[in-house]
Amino acid sequence: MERFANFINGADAPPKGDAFLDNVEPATGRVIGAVPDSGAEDVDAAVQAARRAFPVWARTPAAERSRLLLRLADLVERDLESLARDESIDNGKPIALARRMDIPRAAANLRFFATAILHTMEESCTTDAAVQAASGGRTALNYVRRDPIGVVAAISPWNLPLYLFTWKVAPALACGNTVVAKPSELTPVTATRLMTLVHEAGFPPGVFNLIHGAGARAGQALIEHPEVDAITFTGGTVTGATIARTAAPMFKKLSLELGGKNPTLVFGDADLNDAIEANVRSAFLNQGEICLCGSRIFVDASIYEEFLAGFITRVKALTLGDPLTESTEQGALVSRSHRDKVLKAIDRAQEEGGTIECGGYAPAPEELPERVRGGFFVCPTIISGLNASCATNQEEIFGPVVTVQPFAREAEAVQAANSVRYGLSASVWTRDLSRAHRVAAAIEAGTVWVNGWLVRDLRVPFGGMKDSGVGREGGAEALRFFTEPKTICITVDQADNNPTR
Ligand code: TXE
Repeated sequence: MERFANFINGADAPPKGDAFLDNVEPATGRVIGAVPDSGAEDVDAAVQAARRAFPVWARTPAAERSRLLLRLADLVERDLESLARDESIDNGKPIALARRMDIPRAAANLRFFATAILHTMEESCTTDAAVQAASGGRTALNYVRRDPIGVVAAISPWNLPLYLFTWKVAPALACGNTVVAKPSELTPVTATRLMTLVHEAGFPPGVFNLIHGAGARAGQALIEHPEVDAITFTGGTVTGATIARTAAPMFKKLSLELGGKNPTLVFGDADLNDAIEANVRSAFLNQGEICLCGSRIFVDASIYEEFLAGFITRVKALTLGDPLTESTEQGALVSRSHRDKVLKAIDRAQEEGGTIECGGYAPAPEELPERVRGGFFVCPTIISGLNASCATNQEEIFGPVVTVQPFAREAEAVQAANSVRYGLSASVWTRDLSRAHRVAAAIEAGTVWVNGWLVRDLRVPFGGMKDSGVGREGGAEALRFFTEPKTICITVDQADNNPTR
């Protein structure tokens, strides 16, 4: 059984209290490792290391920071196969998905921000004397420096472990901040492997530190540490609120990417086959454990029956099984308690009058391959017959559960789509261009896909409205978040009144 360590100041560091948490393989229910149950002392050591490393890293030329991040991306790609296997074992996701999506995206995140910082320019503008009565007719040149903030705490979740971990640390480091990162205690493996690669790539000690541990203990100690200047968090909305309550009175810069209850609107003129295929992915990819998954499908009444029949057929054909088997499409949920939470949500849907169209249960052990009979599986589940305001359609389930409901008019579908407290993403299926623009504009979400799902260009803003978060990640938004702007205003005396010159 593997015993993990924190990574502080360029070296492995066991937790000071010598306490560990079990790391469980979701597909088998077996303990496969021991994760440091770090406390405030460990967190303090990591933050102090990051603080000491900050002045030199902040002044390190962007080209050198870029070179190290590119080297790290190369090493992630070199180890793609073993990282994909680790991710699959640790999270329960199909290995084919980890190989196709999670690990390549981790390398892409590092590469994207490594090169982005080589192509940025600071802003400047000249103040027109005519509009500046107070300047006595002088003009001024304003330019904006963008300096690194300091020590950044990066807290990431368990659903896309290395993918979201790198999405946060890459821009933070690229901009010249030092980092203390805490992966989810449920999925500690690939972040630990990454620190070996950080060492191999040659990052200076203290620039990139890793703390393991429980959210309420290590996570809380990290966000409330006075030497942490900024926090970037992806996780549940309830945790996001706790972090905001802690960070706001300390005036830390804060980025929160939280939950979603994303609508999919399928109009009568949509390409039905495309829409069905895409909904199989958007509802069930990664067992539905992606904040961008569409969990409420609204279908034009004129094609509702046809859509539902086709959708059920495709979902029933999904292969659920051992995540390490190449052909597996549905793996295990991340933990026993999360599996139980999802099953409870299915029970509640039935109490609310919903009809289970397929799935709706945890497969019996004898339905599963022998190795994974103790795993946390739930069959992909489609529920119909519910209204938009019931708890099933209002609260995030974050598992392989989707509801389907017919609508009669566009306005009714938009209103139902917007009737939740979340606003992360949405997809709209139609071939009517005007309707696509109109509905996309009306939907309250940070991202709206038209005739697609999960097409993610790393340059565009990413994040949510309403309870789905605060701020945006991605591209220039991330570079702005991880830097502190400073405006420098220089008076320029354009009229030369000095006759001696
Ligand atoms: O996540 P948590 P949980 C949603 C999903 C899920 C629910 C709860 O609905 O069912 O959230 O999941 C750290 N201070 N999403 O409880 O707790 C924790 O250690 C600092 C959506 O597993 O939010 C982990 O590293 N850190 C989501 C991280 O927060 C704290 C992805 C996320 O865990 C902390 C995951 C604290 N007080 C769940 N408490 C998405 N948006 O993609 C916890 N943590």
